Amino acid sequence: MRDPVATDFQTWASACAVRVEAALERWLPASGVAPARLHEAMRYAVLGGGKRVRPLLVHAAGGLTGAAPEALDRAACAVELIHAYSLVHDDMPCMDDDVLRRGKPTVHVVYGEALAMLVGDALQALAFEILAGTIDSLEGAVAARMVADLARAAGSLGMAGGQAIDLASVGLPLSRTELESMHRLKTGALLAASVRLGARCGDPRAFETVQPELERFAQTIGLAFQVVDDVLDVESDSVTLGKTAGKDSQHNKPTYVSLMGLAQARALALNLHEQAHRCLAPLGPSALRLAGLTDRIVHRSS
Ligand code: GRG
Repeated sequence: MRDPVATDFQTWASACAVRVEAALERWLPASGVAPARLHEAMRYAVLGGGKRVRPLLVHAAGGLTGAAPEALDRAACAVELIHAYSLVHDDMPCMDDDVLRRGKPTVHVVYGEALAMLVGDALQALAFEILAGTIDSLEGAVAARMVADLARAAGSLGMAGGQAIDLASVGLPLSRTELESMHRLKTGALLAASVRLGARCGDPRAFETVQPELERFAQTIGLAFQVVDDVLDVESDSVTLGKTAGKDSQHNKPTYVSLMGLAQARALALNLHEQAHRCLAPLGPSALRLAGLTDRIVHRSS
């Protein structure tokens, strides 16, 4: 017999992804609007691809604090736009120099490097414009706090800082602690912000109550996401991943697999999976969607 909780999660996740896609479609300027080529490239970078893990985390975390879907849509789109911008810039020749992303040629391959840089810049600005719009449905102080949360997660003490450490670490044998702190910034900060932002969209008192467990969960799931990413880079292929497989070892990048080997990296992912579920246990049934996402993140194939 099919597991009703898992079925319910799949139904919710699919509906949520459709909702997020529609909101992104609405908020991205139409490709006919001048400057048309920039808007076309922004839409190419964002629409119709990706697993939408971060927006799903936003919506799932909102379930813990009774958040309204409209505010969640803004937070969900904002984190996805920051993520999309980071992928566009990361793929450029001055960084990871990749030609395949989300199963199609990267933005700079199709539109050129200068426009790809502007796509990233414009997506980042649009993310903050959309998030600041929560001022219409949430208390001003909460909306401002959310903007600050996202800025911190994206900036030099978050994702951009992690990327800088990553670029400086090529060919260096990082310790496990060093690897972990790099990934906490590069990948973990935005995933953690997704969870925090979603929960902030609801009742502020409920947010205070769930915050300690939620923060621990966010840190754990961020790390799990990265360990699985490292494993998939070795185990999977470019068609399944929608991006070039085997890049980490090709570029001599320190990863969990290079540090501890494939079997131990897999075991670590399972261990973090368990830890994440333990963080959610005290939060009760309202955390079921976060639990479903935990399973999806750890057991994903791309
Ligand atoms: C350029 C400031 C700047 C930062 C780039 C996120 C990032 C930092 C680089 C991407 C390189 C990379 C492979 C990171 C590892 C984890 C990661 C973020 C994978 C891509 O995220 P997914 O799997 O992608 O959620 P989709 O396409 O499904 O959204």
